[in-house]
Amino acid sequence: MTVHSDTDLFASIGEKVQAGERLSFEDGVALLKSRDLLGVGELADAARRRLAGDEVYFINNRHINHTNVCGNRCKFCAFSADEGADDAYTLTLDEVLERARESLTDGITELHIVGGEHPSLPYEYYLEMIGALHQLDPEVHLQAFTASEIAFFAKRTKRTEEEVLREMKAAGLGSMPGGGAEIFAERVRGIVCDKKISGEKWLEVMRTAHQAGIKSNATMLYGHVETIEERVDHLVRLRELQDETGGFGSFIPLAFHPANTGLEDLAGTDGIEDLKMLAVSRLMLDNFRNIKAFWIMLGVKVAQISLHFGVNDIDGTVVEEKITHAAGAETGEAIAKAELIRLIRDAGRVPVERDTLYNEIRRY
Ligand code: V47
Repeated sequence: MTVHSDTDLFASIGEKVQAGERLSFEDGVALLKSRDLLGVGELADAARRRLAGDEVYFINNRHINHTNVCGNRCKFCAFSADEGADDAYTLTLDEVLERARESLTDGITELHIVGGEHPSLPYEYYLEMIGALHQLDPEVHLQAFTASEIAFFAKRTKRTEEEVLREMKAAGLGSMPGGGAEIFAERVRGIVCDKKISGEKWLEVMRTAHQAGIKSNATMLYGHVETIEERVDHLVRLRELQDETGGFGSFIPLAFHPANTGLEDLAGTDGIEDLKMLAVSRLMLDNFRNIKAFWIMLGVKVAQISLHFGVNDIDGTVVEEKITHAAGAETGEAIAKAELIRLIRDAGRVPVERDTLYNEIRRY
């Protein structure tokens, strides 16, 4: 694309952004294909200011990955293992509770729980886990189980997703994380996660959750075998569901890490691609208030810079992270709250500690 046509592109898209007008599929593709990172970033920064203001959110949370045993064995995943394999693990409920207890003393407000789709763990394990964690501290928000895991529980128990979700909610489930979305396009799923639920099904489970009063996040795993058009299609489908339910709290683009995966010959993403993806997410998802940079996957420095490329949330303290680290992430697994506050301040923005549902806990 020549500099001249990028100028035209930015003028027309810039007018739409200023007017708060929705961008088209074609706009999204053109922005992602543009080589003018700063031009795209400036538009995203303007959209961020209008939609989300100058506050940047973070959360004091802990991730728990209860098992890595998974029947899906997605090609992009270095975390999962077969049942009985040397590297397979499953935490007992006591071990899960112990991890939660450790973090309660650090003032966490959220537990973020995702795991493999274990072929033989009984459904009661998951239900009891939620019930016991909720009893341990009813104030701590439980953000647990992706749409893919919920569909898996429903299939195993021969019940509807709605029944499973209502039961989980009654036991203490607060909201759902955004994982398992990958790329919705069937072509891509056929290559990278052929055993996982379809993109349609992922959206359907989220629709059901939102209708049952359970909010969720949304993600997209990018930087593997998908095309630019398939990324934009993913964003447009999320935008449509958000129009319908308003149930998504945030969107998190997840940068693919190839090490130890079935796709390890791929190069992975670079900083320019990551920033452009975040910026275009902000521009296309005009009905998502919060665009989150997951510092674990992006690296702390790129996550900080992304605050000038449309991002208004930098995730959390995390404490323990297995999925990206199995795939070669070089970041630490934990970051101190003081460090998150400093990163946000140094980017010239206002640090706000939030709870899972974006209520303000404290402004710094
Ligand atoms: O669904 C798996 C992705 C997801 C790799 O909701 C990988 O706030 C990169 O969804 N390289 C799980 N990504 C994590 C997730 C998440 C993370 C942080 C915050 C939230 C939220 C959700 O991780 C999986 C998959 O898409 N993933 N393997 C990999 N090699």
